[in-house]
Amino acid sequence: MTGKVPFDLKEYLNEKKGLVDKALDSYFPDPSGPASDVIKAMKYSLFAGGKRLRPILCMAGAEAVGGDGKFVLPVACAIELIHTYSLIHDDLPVMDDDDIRRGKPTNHKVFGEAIALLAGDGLLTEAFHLMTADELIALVSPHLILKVISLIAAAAGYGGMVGGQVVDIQWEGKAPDFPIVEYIHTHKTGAMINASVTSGAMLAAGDGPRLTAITSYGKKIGLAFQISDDILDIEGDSETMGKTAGADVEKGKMTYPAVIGLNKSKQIQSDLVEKAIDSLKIFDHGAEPLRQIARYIIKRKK
Ligand code: GRG
Repeated sequence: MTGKVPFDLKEYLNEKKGLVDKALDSYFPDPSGPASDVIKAMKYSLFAGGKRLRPILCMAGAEAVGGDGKFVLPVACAIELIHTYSLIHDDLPVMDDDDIRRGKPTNHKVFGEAIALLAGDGLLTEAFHLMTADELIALVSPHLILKVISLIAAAAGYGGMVGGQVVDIQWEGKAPDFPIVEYIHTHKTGAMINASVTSGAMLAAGDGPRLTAITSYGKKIGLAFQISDDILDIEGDSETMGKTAGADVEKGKMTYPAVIGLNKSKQIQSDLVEKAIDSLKIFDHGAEPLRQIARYIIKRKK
């Protein structure tokens, strides 16, 4: 008797997280030498218990177009380094001034502001070092690697995550504004989530309508992810999330619930997830992880 083995998302996420953790560990030396403090600080935040959603999306993007998730690991891990840098910098007193991240004291609370700033810088630059590693160049054409690096750099920079963060900070405490909150969410969070899944698909030779479909999915889940983060700030619990609940409300952040209310925010995030899944209709069972990850994004508790 033949039949498809039912897809188990929990098992999939655990397996991929294990691969990411192992690869990340292999890229970093044990802290030693005169600059060991910054290596310690980088590793502290990198191994503080993140979900590894972005690298998992990168692998799942590769698999959806028929590739092997493992071979995109250097890029998947580079994206996690960029994400971790953004969290360290976001938590600094000069930005959101947070004490707890990933269930632990924030980087600057442990290592001081100067080392935390440099740990973030170190992670960001190491990401680009990793994406130009011999291991990847041996498998993928330099032209394709450059295209992927360009995509990720644009998503991380002023036209993406950095730009979103700027507007997020500048609009704190201001009157609700829908185009602004949409800008913040699609840039601060959505751009890197979309780049994660799209880069995986590109590296596995996804192109044409298949790449367009993956990008359409990536944009929708990127926005849905940040709306769910806004909702968790109101409905979640600090211990489970590993960060302080209610912080957005206290700081007067421009969030979806603040601008359009909780119920409408929930409706929009569900619609985005349905549309994201619909974008994948040209794919077969290979895109099942992406479909299930989309549903998980708005059900998660952390
Ligand atoms: C450029 C300094 C700088 C910041 C960029 C990403 C970002 C802006 C700030 C981080 C703070 C924040 C609340 C961002 C929204 C995105 C988000 C929900 C991040 C947390 O991502 P998860 O839930 O975290 O994937 P883990 O810890 O699981 O990796």
